[in-house]
Amino acid sequence: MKTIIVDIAPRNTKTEDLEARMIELESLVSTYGDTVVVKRIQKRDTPDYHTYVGIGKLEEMINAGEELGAERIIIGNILKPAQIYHINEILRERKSKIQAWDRIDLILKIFDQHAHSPEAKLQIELASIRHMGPRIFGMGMELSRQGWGGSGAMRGLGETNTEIMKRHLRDHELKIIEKLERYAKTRSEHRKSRKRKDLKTVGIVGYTNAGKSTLMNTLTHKWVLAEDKLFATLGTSVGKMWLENKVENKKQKVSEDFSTYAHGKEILINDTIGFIRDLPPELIRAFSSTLEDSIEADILLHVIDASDPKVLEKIDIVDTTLSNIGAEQPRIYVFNKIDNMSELAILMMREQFAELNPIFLSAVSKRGIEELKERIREMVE
Ligand SMILES: Nc1nc2c(ncn2[C@@H]2O[C@H](COP(=O)(O)OP(=O)(O)OP(=O)(O)O)[C@@H](O)[C@H]2O)c(=O)[nH]1
Ligand SMILES: [Mg+2]
Repeated sequence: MKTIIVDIAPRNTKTEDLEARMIELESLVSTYGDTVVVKRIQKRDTPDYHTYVGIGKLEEMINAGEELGAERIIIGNILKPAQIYHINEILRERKSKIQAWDRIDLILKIFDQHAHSPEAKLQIELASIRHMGPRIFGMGMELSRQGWGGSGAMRGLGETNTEIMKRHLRDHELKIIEKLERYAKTRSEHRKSRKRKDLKTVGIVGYTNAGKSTLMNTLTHKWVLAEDKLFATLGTSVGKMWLENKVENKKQKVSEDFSTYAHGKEILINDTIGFIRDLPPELIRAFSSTLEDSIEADILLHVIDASDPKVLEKIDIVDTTLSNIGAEQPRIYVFNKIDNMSELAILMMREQFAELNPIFLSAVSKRGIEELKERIREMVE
């Protein structure tokens, strides 16, 4: 489907930051399968109360989009329920084919496309209710304020409908939460049984598209779908990695005690959903049972696309999200995709991020993988 994308940013935003935002929004759109036909970012310090981007800009974008056959307009930020409602009202009045979404609508649609397990589907449903529910309340308010509510009886009707909708949504939300709690319980039992067996777990976390699933595949020889799409992974998958014991002097050890040499440790690795900027907390909470596996892991691998110009910002987003969900365990910063970088760029990054004590590797070429395994071994022993 052809899509218009539009966003606003404060006047003092750097041009490169504006570009990065638009590129990310565009890649979300293409992940979903749409094609961007018109895009615009406008500098503006405060969003318009009614339409977010401002009525003039909005109409200009709609006109341009309609000429090119667009059927969607996506505003690259989180809008207030009343704002998205207003925009859709304007479109409806124009009898336009275009429908308006905000960035979260788009992310939820992508989640929905990629969700395969019943648990992931439920989590998305919960997140959608939380994101879109208030729009229905907003609509109700609008109905009772405008024409509908002109005289007593009709106003009452508007309000009652809103109340019914609200109650219906709340009941539905509770049912989903109940079902999700059952999944959470099963997971927690699995975790306990792993603990009893003294199986250590490693959780792979990071920004979307950083290469988490690729790294998981490289470490475990498992095949998890990895692709150049945002949110390719939505559920979790667990793989096993075999870590051989460290043997300082192999020959000596082998002759002394062959079993030491032959021994190693099995470690479980969890791959999960990636993070992205500006995810509202209620949306993250909807995925809590999926994220719990990572929060509860013994160590976290924070995978970073080192070749990404917005590397610093993305590390920060992931670290902040992790601390918001209460993940505090030791972590290894893994700077991935170094096969995409020059030796000089790698060297400079090593210096820049020395404090994080990171490991530089390529999940594709496998350079640096042994060093990572070594570090994991040190940390789980
Ligand atoms: N050049 C290069 N590309 C990589 C490397 N690791 C992953 N990629 C590519 O990066 C893209 C994303 O990889 P995934 O493993 O799906 O990333 P992810 O972090 O699991 O992404 P989501 O599940 O969508 O959050 C794919 O096109 C991979 O082939 C690497 O070491 N080098
Ligand atoms: Mg993935």
